[in-house]
This record gives sequence, C-alpha cells and structure tokens, in this order.
Amino acid sequence: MRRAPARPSLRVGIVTLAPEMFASVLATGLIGRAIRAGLLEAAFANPRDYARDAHRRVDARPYGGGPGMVLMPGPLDAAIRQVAKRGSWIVGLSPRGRPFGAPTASRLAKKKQIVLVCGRYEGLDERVCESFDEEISIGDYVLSGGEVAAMAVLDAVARLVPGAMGNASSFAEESFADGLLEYPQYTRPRVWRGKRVPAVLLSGNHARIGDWRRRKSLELTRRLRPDLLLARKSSKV
Ligand code: 9D3
Repeated sequence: MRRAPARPSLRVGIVTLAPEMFASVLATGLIGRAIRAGLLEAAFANPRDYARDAHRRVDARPYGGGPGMVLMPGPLDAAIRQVAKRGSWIVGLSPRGRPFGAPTASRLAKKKQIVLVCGRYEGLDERVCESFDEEISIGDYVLSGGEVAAMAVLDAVARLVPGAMGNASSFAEESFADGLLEYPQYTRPRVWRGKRVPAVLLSGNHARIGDWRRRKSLELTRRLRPDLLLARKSSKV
C-alpha cells in the first residue's frame, strides 16, 4: 500500500560520472520502497555536466607524472555544490578511507543530508578531498570506482532510516547489532535431500527456540568469525 508522502528523514546526494549504475539499486527492494514512501531522497550530480571544454573532459594527467588520470577539481567541486546544501555531511569514497562498518552506517543514518562523492580513474585532485568531512573505504581491495562502494553504503544506511524497515525487531536482532553472527535459518520443506530441520524449531516452545538460536549464534561466530567474539569480549561482553 502507498502511504502519504513524508518529509524525507535522509537526503542523499550522489556525485558520480556513472549515475546509470545506481538505477536498479534505487528502484529495488527496501531502498526503492523507502524512496517511494518519501522517507529517503536521492539526488545526482555529474561532474561531466560541469566540464568546460568541447570534449567535456573531467580528467587530466597527474602533475609529477605517474600512471592513469586524475579527476580535475573544477567539475568535481561544481557537482558537489549542486547537491550539497548547508550542513551537508560530505563523504568521499576512497580506497584510502576509514573502513566502513555498522558504526559508520548508524552514524550516517542520523544525518539529515549526506553527499557521497564517487571517484573514477586513479583518484581525485587532493584539493577537493580537503573539503570532505570524512573518507570511507569498503575494504582492502581495488574497485574500478567509488560507485559500488557508494551503493553498499547507501544500502546499509537506508535500512537504518526510521520507518524504512517494516519490521523493527528484525532490525534489533540482526547480525552485528550485538556483535554475533545470526543464527541459522530454515524453511519448508521439513526434510530436504534427507536433511531434517532441527526438531526444536518445530516444537513451538519459544523459550527453547530462543536458547537454541543463541547457542547456534555463538557456535557459528566462533567457527566463522572468531574475530567478532574477541572484539566483543574486549568491548561489552
Ligand atoms: C594504485 C593506486 N590505487 C589505489 C589503491 C588507485 C585507485 C584504484 C582504484 C584509486 C581509486 C580506485 C577506485 N576505488 C574507489 O574509488 C573506492 C574503493 C576501492 O577501490 N576499494 C574499497 N573501497 C573503495 S571506496 C572507493
């Protein structure tokens, strides 16, 4: 059902040379619903639209030499200004940024307006980076540009926008909320290729089901992500 339009609680500006990459992500699933419900707003700005020469160049060779091309500051800054309002929190996506995680997602979800600046080529002119409020990376591997990283950030942040997630409890119980992996899930059929669904899940005994899930969460975390358990012990318990 379509609800009455709300004032968006988060506005996201996206600065990119490849806005077409975002179309399906913005149209689909939770992000699509949040936008259609007016909870989330996305606006694009393309540095290409601010290129000054006949060839619409936005990149140039690095001063001092070296491989590849660098995004020129003029068109990039003009595009940022198109979507950045006063008080916007400007986030550069960059392989040199701070590692993105659940704490950063929840911090960004509390802002009124963020701008995600995506680079292409070998990088951005450093003078533009000086105007960013922070730089974030999604991990230590090389992507072709900031767009895929911006989509990961956008997806993680959109889930935390108030009202975007229909069911509030699936949010509280979610993996990483308490520093553990999620318990294993099963659905129909009860027997598949000879493998049975654990009997406790069919028992209807919700106290026992809760205990079992907690135990499995701990077991899975110890096996697959022991680093999470260690991090958790040293912070909360
Ligand atoms: C050889 C120097 N490269 C840095 C590791 C240059 C370079 C490669 C690829 C600069 C930028 C990029 C494009 N990547 C991103 O813009 C990016 C990214 C990433 O590559 N990994 C993880 N997170 C991110 S956020 C943006």
